[in-house]
Amino acid sequence: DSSSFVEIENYLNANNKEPSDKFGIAKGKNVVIISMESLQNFVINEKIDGEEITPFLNQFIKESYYFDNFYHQTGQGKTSDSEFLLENSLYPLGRGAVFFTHASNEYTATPEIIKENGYFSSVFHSNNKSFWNRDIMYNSLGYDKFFDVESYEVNEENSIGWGLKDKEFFEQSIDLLKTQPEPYYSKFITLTNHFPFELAEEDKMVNEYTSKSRTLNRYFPTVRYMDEAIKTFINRLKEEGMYENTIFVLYGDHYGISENHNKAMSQFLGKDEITPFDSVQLQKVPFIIHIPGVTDKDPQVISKVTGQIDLKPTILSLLGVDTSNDVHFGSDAFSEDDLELTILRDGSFITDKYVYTSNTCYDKATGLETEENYCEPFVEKVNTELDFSDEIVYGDLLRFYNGTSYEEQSGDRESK
Ligand code: GP9
Ligand code: MN
Repeated sequence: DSSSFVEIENYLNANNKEPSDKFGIAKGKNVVIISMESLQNFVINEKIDGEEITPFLNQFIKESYYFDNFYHQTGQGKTSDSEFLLENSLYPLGRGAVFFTHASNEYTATPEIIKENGYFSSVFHSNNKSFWNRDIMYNSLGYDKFFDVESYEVNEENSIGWGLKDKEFFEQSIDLLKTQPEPYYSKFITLTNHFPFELAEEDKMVNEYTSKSRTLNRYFPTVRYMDEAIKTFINRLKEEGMYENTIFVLYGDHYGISENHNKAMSQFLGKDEITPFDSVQLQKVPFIIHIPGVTDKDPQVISKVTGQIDLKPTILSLLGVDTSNDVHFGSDAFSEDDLELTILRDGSFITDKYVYTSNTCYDKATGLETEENYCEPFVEKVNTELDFSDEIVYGDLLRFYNGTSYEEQSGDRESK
């Protein structure tokens, strides 16, 4: 209802930040977003049997802005939850998938916002269009075009597991990408590195791991394959002259290895056990921003605590889009006056000094349990923030918001 929206607006206004020094540095450029299936941060700069697991990403990071304290914040909606976070900077729901339950809500998603700046928006993903209710939800988010499985040539030879192999997916996407008006905002959702991590022998570039978890064992070759597929895609864009005027935003969508594999995971990480603290740390996923001509000259590793909720304000800031009136819970990952606090969907949270999970406060530097009262000051804010976001989704409150202010007494939706 209306009173709650006013309260939420006040909360968000109080959190509003000054634009960072990166504001507008990618203004008018094409945006290529790559959602990297099940990619966790622990494989970055790691080896298996002496071989790098992500050699391309390791190199790319050296030519990019790389956030090494970035968390996924998804719930049961998995990839779709990460998309929801990306486009709206709202939290997904504690139960179920918001893509199914609230697909006909009013949203103020990035595709809709940047339409006003002349952007064409699209999604590339070789799966059935109705999977995760994407076809319906993408309309609500304002996407101009969804290149689903019907845009691709898929056969037995070029498929594995869930469908088209990532290398084929990217290769076939190039011609589709060329059909688009510029500037474009295009999201590519990879698929091969999906549970149960199946891969043809000829595509295996590193060994499987050896442990009692077949899942963890198989994870490494499929991660390595996805890394190679992304490398090939970027090289192809260079060949086609489609690289220079584009910025690249890459992030992991959610974990790939669940807590059911803790024993094998502790073996791989060389730890005695995986504590609840470690489990939260394992929710880190890579987040990389690459701007040709900028990040290659001045790469940065940014260790500030950030999460998928920050993607929208960060991308819009790079594009020079003012978000001071936009309803969003994240903040520009480059802003410096920011409270370092990232909230996971289950209420766990991470600050620069502490990790809170399962009602226990941990010292982030040591991973050891510490005094509850160090975490206590954040607990109320965390609950408020998740509640406010849920209220927006459950109450479809953005239908009352005209882009600058809350409309008193507004009963009808604007021309929908
Ligand atoms: C399905 C793909 C994977 O189209 O995005 O979904 P997930 O199971 O990871 O949510
Ligand atoms: Mn996924």
